[in-house]
Amino acid sequence: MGVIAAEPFPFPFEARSLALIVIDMQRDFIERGGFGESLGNDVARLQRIVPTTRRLIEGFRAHGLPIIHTMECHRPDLSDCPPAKRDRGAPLARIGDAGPMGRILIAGEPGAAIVPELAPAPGEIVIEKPGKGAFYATPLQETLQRLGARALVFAGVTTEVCVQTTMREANDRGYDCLLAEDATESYFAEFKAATLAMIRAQGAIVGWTATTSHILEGLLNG
Ligand code: C5J
Repeated sequence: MGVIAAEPFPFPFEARSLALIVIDMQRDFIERGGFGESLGNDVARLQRIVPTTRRLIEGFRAHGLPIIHTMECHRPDLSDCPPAKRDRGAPLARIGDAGPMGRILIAGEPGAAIVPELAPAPGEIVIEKPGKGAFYATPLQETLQRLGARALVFAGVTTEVCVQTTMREANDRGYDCLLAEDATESYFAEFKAATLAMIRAQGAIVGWTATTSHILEGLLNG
């Protein structure tokens, strides 16, 4: 049994049941000209976590632990994109519209790809998801059961949207969830801070948080 120094208390795990889930580190959220910027956000904030996320991924690779990458994207005909998701608000461009990185948030377009620094290695699992939560309308639950995963480390963007939604879905399904504080980011500093606080409040009501360094140290001793 291993343990990771975490908040609000140490995170226990069995190495053979640990997996990393990297949420939506896609060009559309992280680079200029994509979905994130079309909503009026400063994407530079998200770019800053790419090196830390890479360190975390490499640590899991070095230990031979499973890594799952998710991608928020839709079919070209938008049949999996509810109008409420596409039509709400007044973005500069909507899901499916043409942009500098191809059609926004559409599977197979350049913008929907994971940033090159974090590209999945051969054999790593990639899950395309139409929603904010990675369990909705995807094979994630079956995949985790097949891997024998019980404890999940999370990284990715954005902290309070797809990362938090997926952590809550996972928590409700009985997984122990740990968020890497410095390998997740939001377009809004205050939303990230609030999400970290609410996840670990009330005795880890949704899960734990820890730094990437502490997670990697824990893996060494697990
Ligand atoms: C958003 C995500 N923020 N991956 N998606 O719309 O968090």
